[in-house]
Amino acid sequence: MQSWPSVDIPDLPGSGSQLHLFDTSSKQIVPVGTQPLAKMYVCGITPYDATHIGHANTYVAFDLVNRAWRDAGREVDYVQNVTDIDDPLLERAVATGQDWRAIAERETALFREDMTELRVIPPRHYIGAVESIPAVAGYVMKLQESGEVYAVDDDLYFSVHSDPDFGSVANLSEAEMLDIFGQRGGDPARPGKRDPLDCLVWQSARPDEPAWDTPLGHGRPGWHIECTAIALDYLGEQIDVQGGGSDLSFPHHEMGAVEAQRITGASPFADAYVHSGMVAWQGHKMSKSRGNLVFVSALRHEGVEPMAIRLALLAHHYRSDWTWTVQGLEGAERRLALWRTGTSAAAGPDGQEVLTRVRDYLAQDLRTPEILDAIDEWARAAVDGVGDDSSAPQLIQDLVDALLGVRLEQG
Ligand code: 5CA
Ligand code: ZN
Repeated sequence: MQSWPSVDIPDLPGSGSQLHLFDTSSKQIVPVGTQPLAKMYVCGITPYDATHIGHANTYVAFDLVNRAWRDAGREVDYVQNVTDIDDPLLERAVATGQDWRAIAERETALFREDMTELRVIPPRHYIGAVESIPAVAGYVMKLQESGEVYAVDDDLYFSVHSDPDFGSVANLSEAEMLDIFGQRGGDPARPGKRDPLDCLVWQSARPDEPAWDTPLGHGRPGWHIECTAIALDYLGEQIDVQGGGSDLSFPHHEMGAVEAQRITGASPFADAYVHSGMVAWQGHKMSKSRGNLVFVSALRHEGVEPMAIRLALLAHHYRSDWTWTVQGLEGAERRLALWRTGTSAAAGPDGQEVLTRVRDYLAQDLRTPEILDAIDEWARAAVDGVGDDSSAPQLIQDLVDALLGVRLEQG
């Protein structure tokens, strides 16, 4: 599937330090991407509605990971999927009388546009679920060979406990897993399952639903195995970061990890499982199913600058849960104006010192609120005529562009 256009990244003097991120699995801040090639898989959208601020928050968070790695001299191999066939898409198609493919194509195109405007560096491989069906079938057959797949009616399930490490991504009790599994697309109560937590890897064709012919029969993939197959195909057996919003830690990343580990025999599938917080609006997590959404494209069409949206997101640490507000956006617009005025000054306080501080904050679990404060402080001083570093305005402009993805030049 087509990705979106690449983003210019200015060169900065020197290089950043080793990135550390909070790993959900070990519950610690750990070094990530320690080798010259850093591999990251971030779960993509299910394209049945437009990109909302919650999505944008997640992709901007992982864009900072990408930028911090590049600044530290890593080559980054970044893969993202599009869940372009799944129940919500088919439900939306029935509810609106549209073709599910047309919905997926339209919303994926809008997502690409939103990501481009937000200056998110595109993944090297942007891969759809539909185009991955042959790969999924191959991996399910591998699991079948080792006896870890069984049928319920004509559907296929993976025995999650076949991997002794099952449960080590999200660290939940069996009771919590059962509860959340039911809420997030799982089917713990289905008769015939050997274990209520076993996950669907292949769903046989249902009347009036799309299905594909594979050696497994006529049907379509289960959700988790889609990401497992894409990650294994494009990144290999082990990766540095498996990323997504915190609502994906269980069941999605838990199931994906054990599937991958049983397919390849290599453990752990990801060195770190990294999760961004949930953005709320009108008292609840923004979600397509609830409909309490603020769309990136709607804000853009109202004339809100994408860079202000980006700054409104970066004002919150990526792991915190927070609520989108108009005041937050207005604060971001004022900040953008302050930064523009500051970097238009002839000189300001020592720019190199700010660069060092920003790199340190970034490397320590992406501490963006502190970074924004540091730039504010510099910009206020520059506006007040404090400091005589004449190279600082350009350096600050370049560093907020390269490290935060905030471009201050207009037009
Ligand atoms: N296609 C699957 C992943 S394979 C999926 O979860 N799609 S999604 O469209 O529902 O979500 C896309 C990404 O946005 C996921 O990483 C999800 O965790 C994140 N996300 C969804 N809602 C929010 C929210 N309210 N706040 C922050 N992130 C969110
Ligand atoms: Zn996924």
